[in-house]
Amino acid sequence: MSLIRRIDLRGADPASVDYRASVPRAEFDVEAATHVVRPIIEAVRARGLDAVRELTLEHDGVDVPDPRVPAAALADALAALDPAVRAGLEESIRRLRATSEADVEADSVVEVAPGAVITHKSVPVDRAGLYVPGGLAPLVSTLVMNVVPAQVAGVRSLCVAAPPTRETGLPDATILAGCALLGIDEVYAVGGAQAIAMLAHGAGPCRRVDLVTGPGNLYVIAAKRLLRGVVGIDSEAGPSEIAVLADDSAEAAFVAADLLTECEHGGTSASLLVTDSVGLADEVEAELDKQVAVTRHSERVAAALGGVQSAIVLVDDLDQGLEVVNAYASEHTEIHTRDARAVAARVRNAGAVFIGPWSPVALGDYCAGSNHVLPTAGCACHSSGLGVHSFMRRVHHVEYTREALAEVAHHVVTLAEAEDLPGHGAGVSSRFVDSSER
Ligand code: HSO
Repeated sequence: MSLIRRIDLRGADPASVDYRASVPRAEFDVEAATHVVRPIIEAVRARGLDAVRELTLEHDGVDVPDPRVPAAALADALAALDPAVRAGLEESIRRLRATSEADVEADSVVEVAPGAVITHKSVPVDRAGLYVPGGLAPLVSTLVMNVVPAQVAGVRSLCVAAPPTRETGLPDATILAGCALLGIDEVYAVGGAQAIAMLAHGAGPCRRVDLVTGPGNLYVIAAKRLLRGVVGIDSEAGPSEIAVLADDSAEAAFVAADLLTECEHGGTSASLLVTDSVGLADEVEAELDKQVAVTRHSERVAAALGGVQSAIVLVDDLDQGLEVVNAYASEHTEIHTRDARAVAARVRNAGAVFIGPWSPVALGDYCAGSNHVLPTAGCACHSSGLGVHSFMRRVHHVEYTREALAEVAHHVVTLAEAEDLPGHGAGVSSRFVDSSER
């Protein structure tokens, strides 16, 4: 039996087919999880650190009286870090820092009329809380992807929260080492919804933050949804997903390897191959059989490939393939076709696009220089991945001279009258009344 199902869209009527609906996502009911998470948030808001401690004991099975990770633990973790891992992290940081620095938006200054100047400034948030999930794997790369753009944006105060391990009561040692390498000294051994609540409301030594970023499990995402507004939220990054658009020029072994990659995150991950070549579909299927059999986490990979959310989608041609890919709006989209760059230029909806056989998704997960915190669940049709912009606000500075205000005053008064808000008009006109007459 095949590891992955097929969906045949060949011959579909473009006028009536709903491409997004034809490739469903896995069940991931954030709304249902909010019922579980609401009392957790309320407990942390009302009882602070006591609640965080109880919830950590209940959910992580470890008692952490003081969740702030001591400086010595960070330094020790860095000293013990495998030098090869350190070198990999340093290269990842270097590349992401280079692209992040290029992403910093310059202020714009426009004189809309003589003496009437509007400056559009980019201003970083004062304090951000970065969440790094535990789950099936300690994602130190995710730490890098959150911290580097925040630092480049100029966020003055950064803290990290990550779940404690049962063995040490501290976050995973690689995460701690990564924090030390990145110069982050405020780290909390708190995970799950209670971590997001702690960051948003503040608890014990953790002052409330202005913005929470970082991916997480269903409960973390539900907490982010409930706390949006109390605190800034980057996105609701859910299960990982990849769509590969390929023609018969593609290397089946490469395509199969990349479909497998994202499935390693767990059974709800999604892998799609969209192709106009039945031959390639057959070869990729055979490759998947071979590769899944020998991969370390074959069980979860097979679960993800076998879920409703994964499929080989057969299309008539690349034009239809692009319709499917754009409707699906995948977190990651790979292009394995002839003239891949030209095809990639026609991808409108994707968190990140990987072009040609030498730009695999795994490169983007670690060392490409791009960010791997990306919109999932179709949100790529309206949202961007994490970046410097996520940590900045755009603020207008308005500066007029007396003459410039006088020049436009009658328009303000007229518009204010049209809205029946004469006090607004007076906010301008009163300035031009002789002070003795006021
Ligand atoms: N593929 C994940 C990120 C990640 N992969 C971390 C490996 N480590 C979401 O884009």
